[in-house]
Amino acid sequence: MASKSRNHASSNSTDDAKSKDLERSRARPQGEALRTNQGVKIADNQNTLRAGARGPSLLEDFIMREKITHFDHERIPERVVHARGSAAHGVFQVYESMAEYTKAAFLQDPGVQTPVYVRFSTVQGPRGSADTVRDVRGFATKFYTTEGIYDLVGNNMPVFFIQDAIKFPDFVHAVKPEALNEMPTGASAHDTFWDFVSLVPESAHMVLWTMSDRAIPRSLRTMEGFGVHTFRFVNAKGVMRLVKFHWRPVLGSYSLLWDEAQKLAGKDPDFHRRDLWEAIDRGDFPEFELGVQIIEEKDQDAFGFDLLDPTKLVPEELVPVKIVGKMTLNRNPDNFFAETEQVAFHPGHVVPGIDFTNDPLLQGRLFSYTDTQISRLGGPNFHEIPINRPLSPNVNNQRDGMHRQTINVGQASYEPNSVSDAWPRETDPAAQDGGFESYAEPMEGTKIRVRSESFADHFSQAALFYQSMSDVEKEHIALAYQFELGKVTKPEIRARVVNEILANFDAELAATVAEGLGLPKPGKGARAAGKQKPSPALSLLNRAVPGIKTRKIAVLAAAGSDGAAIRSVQAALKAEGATPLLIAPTLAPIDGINPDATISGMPSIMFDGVVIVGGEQGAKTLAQLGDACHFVLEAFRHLKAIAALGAGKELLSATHLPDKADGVSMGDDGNVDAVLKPFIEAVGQHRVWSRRQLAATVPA
Ligand code: HDD
Repeated sequence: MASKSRNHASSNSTDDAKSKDLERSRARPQGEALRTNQGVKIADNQNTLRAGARGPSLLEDFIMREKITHFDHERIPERVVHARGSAAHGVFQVYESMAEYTKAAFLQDPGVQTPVYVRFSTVQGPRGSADTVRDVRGFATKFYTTEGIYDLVGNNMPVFFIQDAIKFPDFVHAVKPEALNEMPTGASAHDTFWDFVSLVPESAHMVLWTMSDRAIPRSLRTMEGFGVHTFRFVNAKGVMRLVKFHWRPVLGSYSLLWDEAQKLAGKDPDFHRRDLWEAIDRGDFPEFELGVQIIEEKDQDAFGFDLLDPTKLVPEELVPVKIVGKMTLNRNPDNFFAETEQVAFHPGHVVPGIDFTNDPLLQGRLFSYTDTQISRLGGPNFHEIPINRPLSPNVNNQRDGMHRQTINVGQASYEPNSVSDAWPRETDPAAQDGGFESYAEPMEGTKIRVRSESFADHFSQAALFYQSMSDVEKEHIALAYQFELGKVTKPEIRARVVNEILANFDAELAATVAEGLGLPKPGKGARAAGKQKPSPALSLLNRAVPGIKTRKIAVLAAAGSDGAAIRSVQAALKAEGATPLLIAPTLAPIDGINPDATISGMPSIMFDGVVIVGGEQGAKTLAQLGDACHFVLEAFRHLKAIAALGAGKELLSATHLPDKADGVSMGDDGNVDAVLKPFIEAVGQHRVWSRRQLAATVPA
């Protein structure tokens, strides 16, 4: 669908302070003459200066030289990880004051909107890689608070692969395309990844998450987000509590099927980016609620695992997630490079009231992010780039460096000084005037390189996650391990994953994966985890929210289809908040209605459901068209709801699908509502899971 006009609703409807701040840096060329970087007007942008019409180009041509030189330096290094990303502006608001738990200013007043910039990303692939690969998704939020920048740099999974940052380069080298040949792009299905994780059992839990449906989200708008580490909340009285952060999409959480994800990677590598952009563009603003799990200091050892261990989650059934506010993404960026590429997140960007714990993964991250920006953004002044500028002033005695923008006025660039009456000065802790003070954690210890014994159990939570899955999700997990390990060339790596990782958290899964790989049935793992108390909140099937808001529905028609039916189907779906698109063999108008896309241009994998409209002639054309049959068969196989009105059922007959199947509704042209009612209910369930055995027999 063509992108409509840009939506700047937020700047009109809210006091979007960051948008106003960015306005200072926006360049708008309307009505302007073309000029050089030195401001000289350009009379000819087509021809190099030459000695004669067919003669050599002249070095003197400063206009050409400047243009080519700048072009030659347009690229900056992509992010070491999370290179592929898409972002949006928005606002965050608390529902009620969090003063009891934290003094962070942006969490105090429900009347205050804090501007945010959120970047979603994949981890493994380069900047131009496909969106729908099996991978962890980054979920990084920059809050432009009145007290400075707060970054919540999380993922769409609540745990991580390793427990100590010193292993991060090893892990990333293993998962990235292999050093010999830069393959595979955007995939963990290769030897070095599985070699590493088979030798590092602490990765078992997170690898299981990445083999689950969480790693192939339906959209960025419907992913959960997690801060992963345990952080601290500190209130104005200095009382500290431990906190885990969650983002909950208001529309619920859903995933793609693996076959869809793979096909989408080819047919629309920008599938997630496009979905986010279009949703914001048409005013369907993505909303995420912020949730916190708050743990009293005295309870921190009560869980049987260590809260400092980032391979562990705190089950919601043990500590409920308290929903404290909402973030609304309401404006697309103006410029991808200036904003999304240059935005610099850092888990160390905190504000008073939020503090770190000793999680050794988090501690290493506190070093890494500034360091990486220095090489990626070309020096220490990246905080001056418009998207990174805090709304509060960054006044200090730091000076100079590459690309410095600020003109610091005055004699003093040191402290203490008398030449400028000692300004800028520290805050006075006694006066509580907003200076950051680290939480005074009592500390004593021996300088030593060890992993705490309390980090040693690597399998219980993997077992907990697996045992909390529905049957459908368990099937998907087994298929994912089989697929990935099937791509591993070294048999000893495949066997190690099955016998030394899977067998330690689920015998049945280990046996299924072994069977798929032609390996002998594994014995009981040496460190086998037992039965766990399931956490239903971990199953995505329990994360669906009723309704079909923002769902994309294909309304399939051809010349001769019933225009009145098209109109009433579209109206009925729009009334439910869905986005119906008219899909036809060509873009020629049907009864005066312009199709939005062709069948080959927007295949069924891009939709959540299909409605075939009636009209004898149109239905006949569709039924004789292989592409239309494939469209419906594929939707059927991908467990999507299908509705056929009147003669539209001819297309279903042409595909030889069974007469009756779950999630397929048919009926009279004249009774659109009756046919759409079960259809809408089925789309609201996301997939017709009960159809999966039948669907597996359908070729598509
Ligand atoms: Fe990281 C980027 C999330 C561990 C080092 N990380 C990056 C981004 C996200 C995360 C979302 C992209 C931010 C953006 O959109 O620009 N990283 C995580 C999470 C982790 C984690 C949730 C574990 C809980 N990361 C981690 C470790 C290290 C890093 C242990 C290093 C010791 N991460 C980086 C980095 C990146 C990065 C190399 C690459 C680009 C950037 O920082 O700005 O510094």
